[in-house]
Amino acid sequence: MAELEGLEFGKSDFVLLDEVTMEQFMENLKLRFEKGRIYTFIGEVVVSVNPYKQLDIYGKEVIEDYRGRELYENPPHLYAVADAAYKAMKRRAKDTCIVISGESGAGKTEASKFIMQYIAAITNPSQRAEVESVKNVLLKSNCVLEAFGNAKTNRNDNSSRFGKYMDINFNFNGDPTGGHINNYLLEKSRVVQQQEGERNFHSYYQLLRGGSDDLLKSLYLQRDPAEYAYTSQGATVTLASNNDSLCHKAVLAALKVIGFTADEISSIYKILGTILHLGNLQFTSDGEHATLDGEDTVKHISKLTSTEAENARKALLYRTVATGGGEVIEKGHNEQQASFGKDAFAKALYERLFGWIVGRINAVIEVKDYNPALHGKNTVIGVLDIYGFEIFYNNRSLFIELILRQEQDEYQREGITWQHIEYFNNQIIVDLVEQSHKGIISILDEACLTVGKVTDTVCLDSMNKKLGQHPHYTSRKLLPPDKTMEFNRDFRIRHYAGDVTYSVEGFLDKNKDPLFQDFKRLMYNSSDPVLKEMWPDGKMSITEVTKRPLTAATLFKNSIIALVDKLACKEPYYVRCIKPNEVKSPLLFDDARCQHQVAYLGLLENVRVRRAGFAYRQPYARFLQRYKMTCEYTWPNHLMSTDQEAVEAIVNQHGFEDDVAYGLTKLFVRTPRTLFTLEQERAALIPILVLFLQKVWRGA
Ligand code: AOV
Ligand code: MG
Repeated sequence: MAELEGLEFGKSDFVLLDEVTMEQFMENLKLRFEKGRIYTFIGEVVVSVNPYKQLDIYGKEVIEDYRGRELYENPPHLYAVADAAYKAMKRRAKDTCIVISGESGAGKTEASKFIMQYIAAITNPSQRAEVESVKNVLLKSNCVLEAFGNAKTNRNDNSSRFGKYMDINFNFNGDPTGGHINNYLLEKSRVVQQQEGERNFHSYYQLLRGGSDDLLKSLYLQRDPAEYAYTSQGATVTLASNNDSLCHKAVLAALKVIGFTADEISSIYKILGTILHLGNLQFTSDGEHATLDGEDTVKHISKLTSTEAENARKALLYRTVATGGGEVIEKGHNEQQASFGKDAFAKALYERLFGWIVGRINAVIEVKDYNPALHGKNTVIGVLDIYGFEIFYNNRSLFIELILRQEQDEYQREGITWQHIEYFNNQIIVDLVEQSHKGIISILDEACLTVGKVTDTVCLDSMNKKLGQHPHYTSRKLLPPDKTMEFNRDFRIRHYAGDVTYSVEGFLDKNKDPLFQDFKRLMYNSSDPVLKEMWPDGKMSITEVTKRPLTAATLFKNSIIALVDKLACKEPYYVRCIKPNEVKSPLLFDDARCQHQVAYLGLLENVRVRRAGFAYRQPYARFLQRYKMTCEYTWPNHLMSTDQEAVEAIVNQHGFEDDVAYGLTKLFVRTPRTLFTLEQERAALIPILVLFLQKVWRGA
């Protein structure tokens, strides 16, 4: 078993702080980071600080140390949470989930991978082939999802540009039988536009730098990303941490392992190629209408999409519209519309490709032929890598709420009196954003329905009018509070954690789906079955589609509601990630930046909630087994009628009466100090016992 840490590494649980103040919290966090202890508990929550260097704490031996152990028996680690979630699932047949949050670059995705590796390592001891293959696909899917969903940003060289929630299903043995991935809000604008210093999604650079000569030739592509508008606006660099060419091979191998066919893989690359060619299309104008420069590019596009060149050309230059009288006419684009349309097409191609890949992986790992009568209850561990989740929800309030609910449930089950804790109710903000007719999303939706006339400014005016009285809403137009907001553009929501300023600039465009039906029809009529499958809505005629689809904000809101429902019925475990500095340095702990995150993540409240109640619980039998050696009445065996009485004897002998409560099946311990004392005594006794036993064996 791993050694418990000495005090020189600070307190391994924030619950142990002498006082719950920001100063003490930060002091402990910093000390531990500087000593290379990146993980610290708050009860069952793990706080993690990105080390920005490889640490030797994820090996096989470490996994063995954590396997099947209780939380405080080892130093804080992701593995401890993963094991707790796994144990709860296995022992109590509970669905659990691990929620990982923190800002960009804080280490969420890395944490989610370590957790999955841990679960893979501790399951299927008998190496059954079908379980191994499920595990393999689950692990390999990360590599594919990162290639298509991650990109270099200025904050993180491998930033996830989509939200990921992955369910892993287990049979009654506790072995993985399958899984399901939900993806949220892929940042599709990156496909056509990147900021200075940022790249498009990794997949493009991997293809260009790692694809074989034959492959590139078949896609009519040059090797250099600088040749393409869509891959060269920000940065084209190869990343030190992410060798594009090697990654291409790894992704290709992963696709094959997962079960993508050669034709499917070829279609994926054709779509990437199509997008790169689209980006290089130039339109000019004959005065009124757009015309195309570079017929060759159009030919390449039509080849790669298996469509007629003439149809592709038409979709790029015209749109079909239904007139008021029910007549269908073709209308030529002007230069701006054509260019706008092609970008929308490129974004949609990529978004659908990504969605299709996720769906294809899901089809492989979906649990098939599971018969609960035969195989026992099928349980789930969900892992949420939370990008995007924080856009609409200030999820920290949700986090505190869920933790409180979980505590309350457990206390009630065990018959322990619950002491009510006041906490902030986030409902008022959720309403501000979501309420029908007068929430921000509704106002946006409404504005989008009146296309043409509504500008961002008009939209802001409408929000000001409807929300001006709301205590958590303001904008500079209503009340100039300071110079950090712009007059025509910005509004501010007063979240619990602090004020957040949002800009309406581009809000409307982002919220609309401006993809012309002509592109959808073009794709639906492709003779490439994969492409056709991605565009079922291309079947509709223009008169059918005039009814407006749901806007992006509404769709996102709906998917988040579904996600919250999914999480709410599971027992949650949390990893809270902190980014120590802005420069990816393993040495620098930027106090102000870290303190901001601690406040934003609500970690102090978390410590308070935990301290207000009982920080640790343990089934009586388990407690007894572990600590019976520390009490004369229980060692080696006790003569009491129940385990609970024996546990009482241990508690009384140590004088811990005031620190515990007795539940129906579990002992509740208020402060971890009690457990640490018992652990230390136990550790001191073990060598003596070993000596004693050796003597007994030798017959001395
Ligand atoms: P994120 O998922 O939280 O950001 P990542 O998990 O991608 O952040 O971490 C960013 C980088 O920090 C990684 O690429 C590693 O270089 C480093 N890193 C993080 N955790 C560890 C660790 N435990 N050990 C070593 N290095 C680590 V974002 O997806 O941008 O929100 O959107
Ligand atoms: Mg990430």
